[in-house]
Amino acid sequence: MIEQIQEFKQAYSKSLISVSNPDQLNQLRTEFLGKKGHLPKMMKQLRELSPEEKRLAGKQVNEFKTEIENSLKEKLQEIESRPGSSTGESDFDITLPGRGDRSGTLHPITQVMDEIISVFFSLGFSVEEGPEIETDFYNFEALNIPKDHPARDMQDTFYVEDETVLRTHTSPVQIHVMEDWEPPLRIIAPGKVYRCDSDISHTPMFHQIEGLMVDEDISFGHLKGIMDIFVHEIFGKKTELRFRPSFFPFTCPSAEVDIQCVICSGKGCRVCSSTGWLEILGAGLVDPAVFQAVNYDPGKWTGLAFGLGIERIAMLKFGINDIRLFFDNDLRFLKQF
Ligand code: 2U9
Repeated sequence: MIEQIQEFKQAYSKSLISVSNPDQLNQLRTEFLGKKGHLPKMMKQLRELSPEEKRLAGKQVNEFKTEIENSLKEKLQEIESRPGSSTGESDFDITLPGRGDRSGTLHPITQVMDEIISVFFSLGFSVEEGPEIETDFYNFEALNIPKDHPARDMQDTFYVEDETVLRTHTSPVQIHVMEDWEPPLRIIAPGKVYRCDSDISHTPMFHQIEGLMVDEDISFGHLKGIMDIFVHEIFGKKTELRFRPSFFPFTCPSAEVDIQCVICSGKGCRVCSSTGWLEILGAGLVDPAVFQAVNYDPGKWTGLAFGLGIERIAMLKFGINDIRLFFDNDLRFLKQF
């Protein structure tokens, strides 16, 4: 019996060393102290011994039991004091590197917007912002948009009240600035605009950047020079551009600017409807009626203005064929930029 106790003691010590978590510790406790464990079994065997042997062996079994209880307690304390043990995972290694940063990225519209802003910033334009809810005066009247113009129709504009609209372009920002500032000035107005329209190339909300430069003796040559720089910075130095005559109520003369198709390099394809050209923006010299509305002397001041849709530029730059993709918030799409 004494020999058996010694063997169990050795086996217990060996097992205790390899224990590394509370589960293993409980298994060891059950193996030795549990109902069917080694110690209760030995206690039962004591009955078969002579009184003298029973006294000796009984003492040793009791001492072994106390030894097991104390060492199990100590071992549990040691396990619990290990770093990371509070998570219940005692094997947790706090020195391991983390899972890595999963930081987001700028939305493609924001990226293109920032890129365009920085081009005009480098040409001396400052960034101005204004409200997205505007009065009829700032959105239409001051911009020489006549009462019967289709843009004023409920079909095209979101009306908040009779004389209050969601701005259909960022042009009201320029009106506010001209009311507050004396010329000369050079500003760009980036921001959200709203139009009652929705299909593969239109969304009810989209982003514009408009520009306005007011000074003495501004000519169409200044406009061409600025547009040249803009196109070459955004689409590459080799991109050709052309001006086509157009009409806007707030500019005269007015033009639309095309660039050589970015898909087929001007050879003709589906995207450019076989013309080799893509329309990217509208521009012109500020109509004197607009200067009159803000009390600038049209005899002294001249100006150039331009406007472009960011989504259209981003679609051409990135080869995207459906504008709605920008607003679906699908990470599989957004992660590509
Ligand atoms: C003031 C005076 C003139 C801004 C201009 C355009 C031409 C133009 C469109 C491009 C695509 C709007 O997003 S779009 O549909 N814009 O063609 N915008 S000139 O002219 C102004 C603005 C403010 C005071």
